[in-house]
Amino acid sequence: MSSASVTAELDAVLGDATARLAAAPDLETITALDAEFLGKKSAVTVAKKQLGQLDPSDRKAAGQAINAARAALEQAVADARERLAVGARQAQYESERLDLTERLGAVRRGSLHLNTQARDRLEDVFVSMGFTVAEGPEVETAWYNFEALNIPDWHPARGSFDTIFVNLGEPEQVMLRSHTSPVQIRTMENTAPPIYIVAPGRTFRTDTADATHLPAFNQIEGLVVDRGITLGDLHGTIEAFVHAFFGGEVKTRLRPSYFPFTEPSAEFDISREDGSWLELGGCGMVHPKVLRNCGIDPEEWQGFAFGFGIDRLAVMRYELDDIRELVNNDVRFLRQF
Ligand code: FA5
Repeated sequence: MSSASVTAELDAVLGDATARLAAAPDLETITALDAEFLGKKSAVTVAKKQLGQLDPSDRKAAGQAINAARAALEQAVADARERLAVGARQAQYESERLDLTERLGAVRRGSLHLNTQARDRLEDVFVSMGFTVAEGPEVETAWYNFEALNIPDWHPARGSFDTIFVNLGEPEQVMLRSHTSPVQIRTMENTAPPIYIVAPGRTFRTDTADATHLPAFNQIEGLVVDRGITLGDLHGTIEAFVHAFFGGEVKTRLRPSYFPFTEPSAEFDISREDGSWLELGGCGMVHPKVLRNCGIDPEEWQGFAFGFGIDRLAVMRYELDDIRELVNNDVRFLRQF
């Protein structure tokens, strides 16, 4: 025996081992091959034991060849194990993979909230009649919410708005707006007549929630200022809007009422299927004092204004029993629309 024959034999063993490890289908096979090529009876172990029988001059080369072969075999076993581990991981990923595209069909698309749908429709109807959409802040001063609208602080009508005040500045001077009418003032301050606007938005009162009231609700304000505007224009506009919004054979009527910022003032009602009337909101001819507060000459310009509750319109249009359904956020309910 010589170092050359040891090297040749171990090369052959290494070739055999590498091929069989590469083909090993599972961990058990690799463990068995590990024992066969590196165990007590393996060629490298046996060769090492027989080192002593070699010529001393040849021992070093043979020892190096044995160590190199052992290292190569150990690496081949480790590689084979890693190959199986990677495969196992991939198989696991594959089995746990969630095919999200498969679920697409079952995903329900959301829809716009009823209030948003009602508001969009209202805007469409008024824009098609030539109105533009205006906005104002939800936090207002007493001037815009009350005084400019001809409601001084001693005025009994001030109480009827059940105002939510904000703790800012002078007491009771800053508030969450109790109606959208302040947008009338802001518009008239900034725009020269003729004016044709609607202003939808959130409004707030200390009202307790019940079947027809919410503490935070939505109104839509309308304001027209032009020459020669009469109560007939107001009634005609409301009638056109109601027909466009509700369709069918709905009738409207104006009932005398009182608001400090309109004169004369009216409440407008629409007819229901059972023949009864339902109140939609308030309206009237813009009070001359309000026009003057905004620098508009009432001798030259006249106007009408209206304000109604969008939530109540939604309740009627979608035939809900209770206005609170709009804010309960029960998706089973909302999904129906
Ligand atoms: C007003 O707010 C006046 N600014 C309307 C107006 C505008 C009159 C322009 C004249 C000219 P009133 O307080 O009546 O008026 O409210 C108008 C509508 O808002 C009501 O008819 C109702 O539809 C709605 N509304 C009032 N309070 C609530 C509430 N708590 N929850 C839901 N809707 C409400």
